[in-house]
Amino acid sequence: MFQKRVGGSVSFYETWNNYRDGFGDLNSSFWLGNEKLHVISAQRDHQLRIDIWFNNTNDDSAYLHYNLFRVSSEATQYEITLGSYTGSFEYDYMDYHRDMKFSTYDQDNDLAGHNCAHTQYHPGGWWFNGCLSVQLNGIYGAPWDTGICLFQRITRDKNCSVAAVVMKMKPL
Ligand SMILES: [Ca+2]
Repeated sequence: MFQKRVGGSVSFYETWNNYRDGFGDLNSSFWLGNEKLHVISAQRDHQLRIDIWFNNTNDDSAYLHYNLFRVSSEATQYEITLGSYTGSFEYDYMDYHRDMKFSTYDQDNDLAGHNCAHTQYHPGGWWFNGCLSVQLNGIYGAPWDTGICLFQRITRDKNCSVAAVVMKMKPL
């Protein structure tokens, strides 16, 4: 497990260096650290699973799975590589984030004219494009567009009713 959100006690509006090195509390919410994601995923191939629990929908949990997950080095801004998608959503929410570099409020590597990770947009470090289809490091419990949100880019449906998130990688 390299990411967990189970409440709002840990801030995810953190610096590049904190996302690189990791922060939070393993017993509550945390981000393991991009450097560790890079080192671990460079050693051998890993898969990615994201579990999401919702607090006000009939489907109270859902998942996304990718048969490859790789994070590049800091020199290339921790760019994400994802394999093919399976999961309980019909829509591949990470598709828009494929091959994107990581951005934080103090390091803008996204494709938008502004900085997506800035407090006035979608605060929290993420592999932003221009800006998002999903942001799992947003502000816990907040509505669109600062919260932990899923955005279906075709139907334009937004869902920020996330109660908990877990992201984990496993060797293939
Ligand atoms: Ca930008």
